[in-house]
Amino acid sequence: MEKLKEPCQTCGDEERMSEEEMEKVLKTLPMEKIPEGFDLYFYEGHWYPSIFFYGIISFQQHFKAQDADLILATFPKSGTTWLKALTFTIANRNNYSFSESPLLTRNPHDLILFLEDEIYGKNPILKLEGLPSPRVLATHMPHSALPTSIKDSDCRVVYLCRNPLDVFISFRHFAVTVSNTHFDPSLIEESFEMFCRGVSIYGPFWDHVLEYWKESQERPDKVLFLKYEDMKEDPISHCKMLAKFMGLPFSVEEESQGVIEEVLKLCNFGKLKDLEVNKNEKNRNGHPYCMFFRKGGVGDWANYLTSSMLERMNKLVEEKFVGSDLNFKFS
Ligand code: PAP
Repeated sequence: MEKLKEPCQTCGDEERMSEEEMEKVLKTLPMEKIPEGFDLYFYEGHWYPSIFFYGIISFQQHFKAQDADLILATFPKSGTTWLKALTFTIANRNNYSFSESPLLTRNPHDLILFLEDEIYGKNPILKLEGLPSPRVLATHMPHSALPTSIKDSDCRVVYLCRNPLDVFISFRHFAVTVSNTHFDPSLIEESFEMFCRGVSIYGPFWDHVLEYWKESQERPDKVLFLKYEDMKEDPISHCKMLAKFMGLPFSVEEESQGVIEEVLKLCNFGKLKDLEVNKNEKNRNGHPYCMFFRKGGVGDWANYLTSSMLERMNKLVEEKFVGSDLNFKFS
């Protein structure tokens, strides 16, 4: 891709591609519209929503990772909000008491921002220059599409995945809120078909998960691979694992004082969902924060999908993840 032509507002790089040039590139890419209403463009092996394209390219071309950075990576609807809440609370446990945590008045997405959206998108709200280290930043980008500096530096990546059926259903509900429409069960079949073909936001799902999985196997010090369902089952040991990976392990004293339980209590789905900010406030795009808190469980897909869809997904998981030792819990 051509070099960018304008100064980058986010990191001060000299050249950045103009929006018009980016639009031209977009027009050359394969495009599919998913039933949820988003236009997805196929770029270097992945399907990206047009709304993030500018930010995706800018992030890829400009971001310079620092060794102390922590990058939170997820396929959309895999538990990003929970992971952001947890990492924020772990990282700031000595800066704020639990009763004064910013999480009580701000949505987790407001505390840890997406690189390809709020940081490198068209209307950035954060300049990276001068930001104190260690920085905690988030992305939905697949591993193969990450800027090389993330791969080459010593910065760490936490990847959280979730079973594809709950991801699929969660996204459909989310999309309905974003587009201000109603959930239409008659669109599920077509949407599922596309998801299985790999056509979904940041899809193919399989490649996304597998790339981070392989990286975590090859470089476990660099990439921590977590599963939503396992975290739900055993939050304490996952919270400990996360803190240790972040280089901020809980001390014996903290453990005996119940600090891990406090972290989990603050980041608990029900607790966050019931906060005023998450019940009644909106983000900068005018979308209600409550869209990030629906059911927060495992297996809701069973209320929407048929047994033959489950069968198809099981086959796909088996086929795509063959030889990887990777599997999902669907309930
Ligand atoms: P994003 O990808 O748009 O950033 P993300 O947080 O990954 O959103 O997805 C939202 C899902 O995480 C929702 O799942 P559901 O639709 O199946 O209910 C949401 O309920 C769930 N979620 C949000 N916060 C938590 C939490 N604290 N604990 C567990 N699940 C959560």
